[in-house]
Amino acid sequence: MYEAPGIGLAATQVDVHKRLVVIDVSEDKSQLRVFVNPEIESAEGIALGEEGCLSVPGIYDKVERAERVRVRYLDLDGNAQVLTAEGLLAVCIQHEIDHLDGKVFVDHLSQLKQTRIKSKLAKQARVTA
Ligand code: GNR
Ligand code: NI
Repeated sequence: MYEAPGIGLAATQVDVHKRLVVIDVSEDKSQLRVFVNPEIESAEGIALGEEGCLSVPGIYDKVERAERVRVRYLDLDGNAQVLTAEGLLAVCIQHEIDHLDGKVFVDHLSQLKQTRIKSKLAKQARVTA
């Protein structure tokens, strides 16, 4: 995740099929958070923010998310935790939990945008091949 560089990573993105997420939204990359079996317990408000994804390189767009989420998870010691998050952390938690469920941020965009993004990615793949 740090090497990418990215602020979050879901295990499924690197072919580890566990419900595990790591996030670090700190400026100096000093506050790694680990979420095991994260579940959104409640969500409030709506916020529109620009997103990108390591699994969808070169694509950025605004996505509607909950503004604030209350997330339940286990920490690295297996202890149950609850966290109320907002801002970038809230966005990132929702983005990463989507990955665990096989979804990417593009799935939140309009059909037209999804079609455009698919052809752009196909073109990129041809160039890289
Ligand atoms: O590095 C990342 N930045 C980011 C910016 C806005 C919303 C979500 C993210 S997560 C992304 C890394 C990634 O793709 N994690 O799955
Ligand atoms: Ni992502």
